[in-house]
Amino acid sequence: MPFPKNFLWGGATAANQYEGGYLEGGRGLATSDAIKGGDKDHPRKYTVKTKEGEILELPREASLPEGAVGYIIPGIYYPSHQAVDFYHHYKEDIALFAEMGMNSFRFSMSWSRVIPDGMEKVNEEGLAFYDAVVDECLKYGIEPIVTIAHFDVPMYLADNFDGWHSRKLIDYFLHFAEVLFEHFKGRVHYWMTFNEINILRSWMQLGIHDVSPQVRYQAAHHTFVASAKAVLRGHEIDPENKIGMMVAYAPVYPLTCRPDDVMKSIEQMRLKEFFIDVQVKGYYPNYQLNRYERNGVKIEMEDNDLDLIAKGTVDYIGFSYYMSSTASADPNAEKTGGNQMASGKNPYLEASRWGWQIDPMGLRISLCQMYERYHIPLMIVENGLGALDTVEEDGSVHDSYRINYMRDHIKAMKDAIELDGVELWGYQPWGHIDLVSAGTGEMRKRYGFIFVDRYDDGTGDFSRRKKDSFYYMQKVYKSNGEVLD
Ligand code: BGP
Repeated sequence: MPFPKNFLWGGATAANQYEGGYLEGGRGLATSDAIKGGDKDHPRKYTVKTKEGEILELPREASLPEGAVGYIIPGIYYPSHQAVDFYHHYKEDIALFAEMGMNSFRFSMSWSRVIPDGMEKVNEEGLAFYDAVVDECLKYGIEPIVTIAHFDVPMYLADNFDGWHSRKLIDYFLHFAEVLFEHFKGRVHYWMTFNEINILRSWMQLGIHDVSPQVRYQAAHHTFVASAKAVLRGHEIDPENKIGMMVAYAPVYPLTCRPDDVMKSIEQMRLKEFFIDVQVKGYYPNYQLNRYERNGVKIEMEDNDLDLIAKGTVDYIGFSYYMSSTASADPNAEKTGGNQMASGKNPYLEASRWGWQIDPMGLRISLCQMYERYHIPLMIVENGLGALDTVEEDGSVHDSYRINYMRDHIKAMKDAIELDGVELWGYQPWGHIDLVSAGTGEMRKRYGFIFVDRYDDGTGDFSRRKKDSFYYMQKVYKSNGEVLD
């Protein structure tokens, strides 16, 4: 039997894309509340107010003028404000997850729901919401897997401290993490500190105003120290806790066997491996220190930072896998879409409508690469196909394209366990219930096995219906991965 008996079959979401209820239950604002929807060809925009009182709309990858603060323009549609309203549908949703055969569920807890300004005072009503969610999961034997920070920062910390650029965030984050570890002790055993720590670069994700490499990498250092401290505290509070890191992983193949292309692929892999090296091996690798030096990036550290990083290494690697990419020494080599950034095109692969290259073998390759380099357990915490779905007259959704995608990726995962001996703890496909896209803010880029009646113009009644893929996944989950065809 390739899949171990306690394999974690689940699904994955994030508060800012799924939860909604953005002003309910005493929640404070988060950076993710001030970002409008876009689409494949039009980037999402932030709405901010400058010191002079001017309202600006800035593309996601832009820096904000100094002193600008997040601003919500009254009366316009922001996708995250209601998202797909998990806030009011959690009982119905978790019952559906159980029906699908899920024995685990990955979600994030919104920092500004639990601590509205991100600093000190806990909002009991916010915590009570997550109590209800966790207890509802446990009622069905669903193991909660919690991401502590998933692409949002309390707005107060972004506005007043420049987000993760400030060292102060380390202690505020640690306080937030401690509140969660203490409160959910014995009920939540699986945690991840930062979602896709290697692609954090924007105001929404880090709360930073200036997105230059100097500031971004200083912020990254602060997230490393914060994560290490959280791992150490989390283990102290409950030695049963399994605390992981989370990386956006996509193997980068050399476009050709030309040695220069191979070297490029090694360099591009380091953009992921650096973050894993720090959090799993516990030190800054030479290639990154040299890169900082070449680019004039200077990281300010306190004396015991490196010691903390060495001690606070993670228990497992959680990773998202959607695609592979190629690297070429030729700057004109063809590009296609990708997760938050363009990737090199591979002539052997098809791509989704958003240009993400579909590569099931790439998942097996990723599992081998990481397991053989780091020798610690892995968990796939995101994977899936963003596609346009059509609801038929009778309410059904025939998403055979998604079923094919899932089947091929689960087979690859099975091979990695059975043939390659990879230690894999679980599989949490992304957006197993439709939610707002992080990259584009769209609703129509759907990943779910459960369709949610919500559209890009802000209409829809939030009703849920099962797609064909729901029944497919149910078969897979209930047979512990035995039945795939
Ligand atoms: C990852 C994020 C998720 C999720 C997913 C799919 O980067 O961790 O939050 O959104 O990718 O991306 P998208 O929503 O852009 O299709």
